[in-house]
Amino acid sequence: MLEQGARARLDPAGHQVVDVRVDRGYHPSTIVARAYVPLRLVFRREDADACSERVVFSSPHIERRLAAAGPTTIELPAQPPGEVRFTCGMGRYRGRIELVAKRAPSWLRRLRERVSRLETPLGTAFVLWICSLPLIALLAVLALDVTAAIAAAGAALIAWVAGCMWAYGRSPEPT
Ligand SMILES: [Cu+2]
Repeated sequence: MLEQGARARLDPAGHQVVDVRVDRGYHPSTIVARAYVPLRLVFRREDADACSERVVFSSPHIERRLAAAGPTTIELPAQPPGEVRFTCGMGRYRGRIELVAKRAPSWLRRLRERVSRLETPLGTAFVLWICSLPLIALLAVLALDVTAAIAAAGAALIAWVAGCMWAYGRSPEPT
């Protein structure tokens, strides 16, 4: 019987949690959880089969006894994307955890991260401004007169400085 992968939930404290019922197998037997976040599994036995007594994880290698009554909590550390398998002692009950990364960051966030890796906001703004001068010069040649080109260059400098201050100020990652 195919079982839909169950998503681990985030509790109010930010822990990633999933409940697993043990009754002639693991329910759910496929769990989807976030990579790079610790995962707490709360097992509850509902059968007295020898297979429900013990659970073994593939990564990291953890082996635990499950309480006959009441919950048994097992904490898995934060791990990269991939698959973690868990089985009973002899491999008859089987479950798997799919650890998936959050979706890729937006281009805006990536740009901000890249910019924030450079030295200082003003230094970065200056470098970017220098890089944009040929474009402004090209615009001056094509469409504008010299005064307008100087104004455009001034506006570009202000825009770069403002943009870099924003990128540095808002970046959550330490540089
Ligand atoms: Cu077994």
